[in-house]
Amino acid sequence: MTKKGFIFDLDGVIVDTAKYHFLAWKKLANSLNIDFTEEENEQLKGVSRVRSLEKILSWGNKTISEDKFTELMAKKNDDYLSHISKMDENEILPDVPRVLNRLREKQQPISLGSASKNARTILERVNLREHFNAIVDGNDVSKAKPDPEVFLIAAELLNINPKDCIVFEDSVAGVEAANVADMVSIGIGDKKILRDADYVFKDFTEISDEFIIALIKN
Ligand code: B16
Ligand code: MG
Repeated sequence: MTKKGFIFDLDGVIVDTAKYHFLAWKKLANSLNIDFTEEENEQLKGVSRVRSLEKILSWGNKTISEDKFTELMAKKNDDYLSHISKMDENEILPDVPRVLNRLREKQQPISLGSASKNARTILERVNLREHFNAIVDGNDVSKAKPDPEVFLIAAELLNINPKDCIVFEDSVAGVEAANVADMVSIGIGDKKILRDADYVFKDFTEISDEFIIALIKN
């Protein structure tokens, strides 16, 4: 059987950690007297921790010292980790295990391609670590999505040509990164938002076993 490289984003694809990022960023923003809404949180999806804090400060018209910036980043992450520590398998998004199992049965190489520096901890919490042949996360990259670096490193670790890789992504920046890397991009979410993806599905319940087999063969 042909081998393709299957690369999964984490937040918004495998688990919904956006709600925990929201709680932690909101607490931090409010402590600085900055308002923080769910709509603003949407704009932080797939965006790195540093860039997220920069955006929040600019929305609140605040400038702070470098030391304070570092301190706030650590504070946000401690708070986020307190939520993450309570996660378990119940938080895996619907039908993700089915798709991972199908790929494993067909001996397809699987990698994570996430911007999060907490990706390994999260995969362990939800007990999915062993499904992945490679993990590329925020600790391994120097350039954030839409730069294709994260996915290109994943392809290299899987030993698969980028054009034979398939990326599952929920963010616009991530879809763009997959397209720039010359990979097949599969958007998970809203068709109107992820319009540059090769395919878009609301979630994994819409992705049939037949579609997975076709991706492997084509
Ligand atoms: P951390 P993904 C991204 O995960 C999140 O969507 C984004 O909101 C977050 O700021 C980023 O990870 C960094 O996360 O603070 O844990 O390093 O979608 O790329 O899996
Ligand atoms: Mg994501």
